[in-house]
Amino acid sequence: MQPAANLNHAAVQVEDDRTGLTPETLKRAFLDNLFYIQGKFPRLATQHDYYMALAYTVRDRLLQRWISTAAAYTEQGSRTVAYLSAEFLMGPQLGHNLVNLGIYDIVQQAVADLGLNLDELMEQEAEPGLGNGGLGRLAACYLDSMATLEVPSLGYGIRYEFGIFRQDIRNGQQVEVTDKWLRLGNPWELPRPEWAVDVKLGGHTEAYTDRSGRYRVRWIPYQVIKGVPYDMPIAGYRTNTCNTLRLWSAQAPEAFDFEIFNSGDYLGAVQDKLSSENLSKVLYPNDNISQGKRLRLAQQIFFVSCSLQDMLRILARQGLALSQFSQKFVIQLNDTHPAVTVAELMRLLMDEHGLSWDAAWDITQRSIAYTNHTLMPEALEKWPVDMFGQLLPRHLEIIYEINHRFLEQVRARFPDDSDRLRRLSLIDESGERYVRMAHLACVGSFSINGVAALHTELLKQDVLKDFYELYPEKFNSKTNGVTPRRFMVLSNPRQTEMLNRTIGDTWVSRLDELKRLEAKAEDPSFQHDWHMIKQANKGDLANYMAKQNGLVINPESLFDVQVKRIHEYKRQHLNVLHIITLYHRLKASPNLEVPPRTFIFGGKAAPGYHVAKLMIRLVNGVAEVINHDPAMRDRLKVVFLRNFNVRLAQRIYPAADLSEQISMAGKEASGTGNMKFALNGAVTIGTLDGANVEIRDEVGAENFFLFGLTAPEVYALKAQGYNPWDYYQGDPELKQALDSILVGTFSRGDGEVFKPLIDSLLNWDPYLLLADYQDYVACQERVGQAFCDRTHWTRMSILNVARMGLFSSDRSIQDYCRDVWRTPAVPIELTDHAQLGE
Ligand code: F58
Repeated sequence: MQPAANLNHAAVQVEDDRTGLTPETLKRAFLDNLFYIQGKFPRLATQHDYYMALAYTVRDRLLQRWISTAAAYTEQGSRTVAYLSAEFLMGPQLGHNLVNLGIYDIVQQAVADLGLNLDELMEQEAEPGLGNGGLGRLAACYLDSMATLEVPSLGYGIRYEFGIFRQDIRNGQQVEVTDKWLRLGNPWELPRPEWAVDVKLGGHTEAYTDRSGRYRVRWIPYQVIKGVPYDMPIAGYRTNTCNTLRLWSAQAPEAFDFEIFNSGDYLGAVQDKLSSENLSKVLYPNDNISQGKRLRLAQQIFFVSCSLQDMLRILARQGLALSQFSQKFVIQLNDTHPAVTVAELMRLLMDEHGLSWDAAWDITQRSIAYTNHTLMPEALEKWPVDMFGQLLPRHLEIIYEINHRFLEQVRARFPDDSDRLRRLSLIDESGERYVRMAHLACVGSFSINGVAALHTELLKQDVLKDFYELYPEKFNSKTNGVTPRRFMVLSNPRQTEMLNRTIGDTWVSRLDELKRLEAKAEDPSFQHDWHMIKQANKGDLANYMAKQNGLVINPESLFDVQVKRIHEYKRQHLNVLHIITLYHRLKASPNLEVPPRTFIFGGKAAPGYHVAKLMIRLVNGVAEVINHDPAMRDRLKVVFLRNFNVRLAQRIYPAADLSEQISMAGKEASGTGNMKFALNGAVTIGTLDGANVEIRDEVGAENFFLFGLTAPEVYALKAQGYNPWDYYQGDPELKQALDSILVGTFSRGDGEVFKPLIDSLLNWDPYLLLADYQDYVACQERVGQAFCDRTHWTRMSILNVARMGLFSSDRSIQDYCRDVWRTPAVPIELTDHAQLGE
């Protein structure tokens, strides 16, 4: 992999046990950390102790960059991106840091010299699963790219004590287990209690006049919670930059301990303390649905207020004035979860720093940009006005005032259009009154973006149409991207090595250089090597599936993979209908010529989402029947891989032949798994949805299996009155597939189990499975035929990789920097510790 020689130590004189990179120094440092931090010596140490010792050894090698970076930003007052996100799905840190520092090989060697195995040590790490899916993982990819591109940035989020639940499968059904990722300690964080801040909740407000006779408001809260920051290092790839992810942990304020003494109500006080700490206890496990819980709103204001106070502290420490806030910081809102930023920044500037409304509003609007990630109506956040006012009385007043001024402007531009006022208002008054967070974000931001071209178009035409008519200049599109460091270099070393050998290794940070592979697409010996790499990766995954699921999988079979959150709109059940159809065809005609296939699924369902859980059960029910049918041996296998997370994703993408991206058109904002698959040489079967559209444009229609209704066709069909029953009656194979589920073929004869799922499909089918079924099955036939022509398939696979350069998160971040953030890169000089003045 990368040579260590690339590390820039020019400015640093000392090469000691905490910075040195020779195998001897690394080994000494490792044993030193084992002894002095873990308090163990080799005979007593567990694998986890060894992992910790290695993690500290690597962290030491990050610290110089980290401190030099912080020092440079402070001294230069660099313009900084504050990326606010309720989720950061970071995934395991050790391997990724080794790649970015360029010390993977040398550390692997040093560890081997000590008689240990790097892969096994990496397995010991509990991954920080502080996100649900695409939105949280995108935030993590963006942090990597900002550091790699030397863009000053601070990620701000919540240090959930429990991340996304661990998924177990019992009797074919999902069981949730709490994720105690901090149990054995987290070597990748530094607590910074000295920068703790207080956050107020509840209570009421009072008006008063200050000494200069100005009308002011003071907020008397019911409760105060302390936010303690924990910092994680974010190392760029082969740069000296090491940025920070700052996650807030909720604690009871010190005052509690004092009150315990005086009030005598020790247990009551401890109760309050516990309830404060509940704030950062657990990540809400919903994907693309908003639950409207009070605790969730409390989490949002908690991390937003902590982060804004932190920014104001940094501003002051750098000797900058409040009026310079928007020069120093640009705040990116990762969907509406941090949208209360608009009101909280106003409150801090006015109530705590004495600015006028106009001055505060000017700063607020210049500082904030908003990214929308969803077209699902049920995911658009809105809070009952009563609940909002009870928790955040002052913010509600501010929002009313923003709304009042905003609607005045609208009225001036569109006189006598009360419908439009009602549609645009920050308050939904159609029934119970709600605060609409997307509206707050739109009014308070200078930029509003979607995450793929189609998604942005649909925002403009539909979900945010009125805002687009009002502020067309705010709208822009930023197609998502993924980091090639984690999702190629780290996860697919074989393909990486072959790419390095063929086109050099600069593609890792300039992904469009993959283009140069095109010249090799026809080369038989290159094709042969390419194929062998895919086979080896499939062999690794087959071994994993043998261990996990007790199945013998043929690595020659077509690996047909759908891994992502389980959701009706993503249509895992459409995939299942195809499997059942294929099964019936093979039973009816045993001589049918189709390639052997292994269908692989993975993904979590939100614990309260019953239909999604039934979908998992259906996959497992079908797997049970097919995998036990002797007639299907060497022909079909179905596997559900439990607990899909970042680590498992990294095993799966490199082994996929076919990537399933089959959402109903107009529902998947972008998708990013689609990119990870294609970058690892999988060919896509997909609808014209989200970034699939752009992926197909890039890789070429002939290298992409397209099927299904387009977004306009979906709208048209629904408008004209869609009746799934017609499709059921009109297609004998579809009828047979649905009937077999209904009579209990895949539920041990129990005809009740899947009834809700099938009833919903036959009577409603909101995601048009039945309408898309025939085209999907026909398209899968073409996939099967194409796979049988190995040369043809390999060529498609190579061209997919060669043409995916656009989908690097580096490109996305460059687009944000150019169009939205206007943040210049700040190269970092490594400084000696002794020279640091602080
Ligand atoms: C996802 N959204 C989109 N939301 O569904 C996906 O198409 C896109 O590629 C990705 O964002 C990145 O832009 C998503 O993951 C959530 O999980 C939210 C979590 C919190 C509750 C609301 C949904």
